[in-house]
Amino acid sequence: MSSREEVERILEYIQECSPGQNEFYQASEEVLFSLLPLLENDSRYLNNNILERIVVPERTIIFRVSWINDTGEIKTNLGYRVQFNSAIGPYKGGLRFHPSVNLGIIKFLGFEQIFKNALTGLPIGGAKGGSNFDPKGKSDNEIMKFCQAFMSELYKHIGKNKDVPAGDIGVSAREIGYLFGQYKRLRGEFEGVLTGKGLNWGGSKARKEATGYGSVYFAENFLNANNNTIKGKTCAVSGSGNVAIYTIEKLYDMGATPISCSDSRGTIYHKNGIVLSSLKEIKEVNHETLEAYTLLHDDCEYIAIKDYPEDGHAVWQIPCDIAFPSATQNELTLNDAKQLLQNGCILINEGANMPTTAEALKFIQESKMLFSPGKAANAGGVATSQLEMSQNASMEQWSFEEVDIKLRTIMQDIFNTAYNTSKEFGCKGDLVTGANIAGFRKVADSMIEQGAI
Ligand code: NDP
Ligand code: 2IT
Repeated sequence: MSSREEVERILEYIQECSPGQNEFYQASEEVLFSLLPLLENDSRYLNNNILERIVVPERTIIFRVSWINDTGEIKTNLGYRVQFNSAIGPYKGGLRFHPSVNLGIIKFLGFEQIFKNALTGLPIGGAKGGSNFDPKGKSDNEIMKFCQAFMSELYKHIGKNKDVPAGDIGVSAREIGYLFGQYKRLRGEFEGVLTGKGLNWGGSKARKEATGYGSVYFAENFLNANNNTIKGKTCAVSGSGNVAIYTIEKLYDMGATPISCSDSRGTIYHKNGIVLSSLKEIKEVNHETLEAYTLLHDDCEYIAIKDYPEDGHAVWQIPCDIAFPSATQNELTLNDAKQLLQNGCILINEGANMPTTAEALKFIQESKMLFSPGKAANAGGVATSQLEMSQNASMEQWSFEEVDIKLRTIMQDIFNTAYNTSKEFGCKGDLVTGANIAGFRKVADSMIEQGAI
């Protein structure tokens, strides 16, 4: 059987075994086809049946989460933890609380996480979890009750050397705090079982900033390799959560101008540059929608979601040099990609996980735009999580500067690995292929060395 036939067989197998898991299928299709140059070069991967093994999680835990809301009603949500691959280290990956969460979403995120974590060069396996719980509109007490109920099952499956969850959409310092408190109560031990913890109780400095900062460091590396720089560039950013906010902060630091941000209700276009203090106040402190930004700045434009272009997003209509999709999956469509190219965009740098649709990705790869895949560009978050695990293990706390320097070095190394691998396989600068092959090779080689398990 040729490598291509084997990839097609595995994709059919995924469709049969995981019906309706569209995002998981999308992520698998992208990774598996990009591996063809490697598979054709080295028969060990097919001989050891690695593809069939790597697309199946080692363990999938699905559980009921029942909790009591403020009016005394019992509410029920679904909880998930997909422990995808532990070939190179304990399972590691975030938890997402969002009403759109289902098994297919968690599996796509967990699958991506395997290769992302391998690319960081650090010893961490791939996992993801979460719930279809919607934190919006819930009181602080309800969030706590939900987190405690969620951890009352999850604690049986995690541990500092086993599986170390962190945040993702809808899970930040507050939720990590409630989850950690419940874990400690149930286990009776203080251990670094979660990352993204508070700075007073085992958290790492710069973890909050790491994904956004890392994304900008990655973009700068890519631009430098193309004799260009981020300095002076106009940047469109989507999202207004953890990743977007610290992308915007680092863009200013590096002399660029971020001119947009967005949430699930609309987009802000602020030609003179997003005012970071207002954004932080609205999103991190008051948890408001971005419409509140227009009350503070009358020289900005607000485009509500109902006014978005058909099959597209307002944020990608804005003229920019660099696009930083940093909200959620499939938020940059083919029409958006065409518009970005037409507006002179030179680089799309994925801060979110799989924000680009399959059709848009194909178009971008055939265009002259540079493209940084999320599993490389947003790996600074999980890499800094591993630095948090290291600090916990040695009972230390490093300074902000120390962590930030390590983060910069890791992002440079990830870029070099993806870039050099793309050169090795004759597609210089195609970082989708470079990142997927480099991440896969490390995990697959480890699986082969560990035998048929
Ligand atoms: P947050 O919850 O902090 O922010 C998410 C942002 O995206 C919010 O502005 C939210 O808007 C918007 N958003 C979420 N879902 C949707 C949707 N379905 N439609 C439109 N807008 C949406 O999450 P993060 O910033 O942490 O995560 C953003 C992305 O980055 C995700 O893809 C995540 O997987 C990825 N990522 C995160 C890492 C981390 O360390 N946090 C690390 C690596 C990747 P609203 O507030 O209105 O819901
Ligand atoms: O997608 C991701 O890499 C994250 N949400 C961060 C995972 C982590 O363990 O820090």
